[in-house]
Amino acid sequence: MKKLILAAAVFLALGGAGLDAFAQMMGKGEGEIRKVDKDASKITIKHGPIEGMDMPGMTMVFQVRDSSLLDKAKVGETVNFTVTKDSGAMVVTSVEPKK
Ligand SMILES: [Cu+2]
Repeated sequence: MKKLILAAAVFLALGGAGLDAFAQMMGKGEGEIRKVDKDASKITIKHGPIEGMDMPGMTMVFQVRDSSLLDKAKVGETVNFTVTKDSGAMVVTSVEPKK
C-alpha cells in the first residue's frame, strides 16, 4: 500500500512537468506470473499488450525495482503491473493481484 501511495505521489509530481513524457516512460500491463526469482529480483510474466509502451503480448522476464515487490507474487496468479524504462531496460515498479 505504501508503494501505491508513493507511485501516486510520483505520478502527481511528474504530471505538472508534462504527462506526455511520463506516458512514454511508463506502461501498465496485465498478465500471468510464470516465474519468480527473488534472489535475482526478476519476474517472468506472460503479459498482454502493454498500455503506454509499444509492446505486444508476450512472455518475458522483467527486472523488478525492489525484490520486496515479489514477496507476495505467486506463480499462476493474474496481476496488474506497471513498468518503466530505465536506461533501456524494462523495470517493473509495481505488481498487484488483479481484482
Ligand atoms: Cu513484453
